[in-house]
Amino acid sequence: MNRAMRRSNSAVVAVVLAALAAFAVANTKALPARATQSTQREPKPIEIRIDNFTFAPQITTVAAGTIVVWTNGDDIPHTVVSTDKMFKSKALDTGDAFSFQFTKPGKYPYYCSIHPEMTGEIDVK
Ligand SMILES: [Cu+2]
Repeated sequence: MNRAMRRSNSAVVAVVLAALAAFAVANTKALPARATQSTQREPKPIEIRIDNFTFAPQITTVAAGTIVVWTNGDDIPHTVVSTDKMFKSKALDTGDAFSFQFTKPGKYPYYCSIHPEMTGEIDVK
């Protein structure tokens, strides 16, 4: 073993490392494009307003996988509680929102636990 052989070994190592680094950079650039494509197929979120002690619209039909967002526009707290105990919000103050994603088809009635005469329904197709 002489000095010349050791030097040529370290030159080979440097070339291999440079190739690996170039490969890693090329791979990270390809990833974000794939991520954007898959998110475009999700259904759009649906908003339900709570105004004047009413859920509007009262009955809403959505596709499976939809996220429903309830927003309280009243000066009085309201809740969004599933009759079948599927979901339950905390007391929502003015401007507060609660959201739930409906993944399975079916009818999901709900009400406000503070004012039980306030009712609504989500129909998932
Ligand atoms: Cu209420």
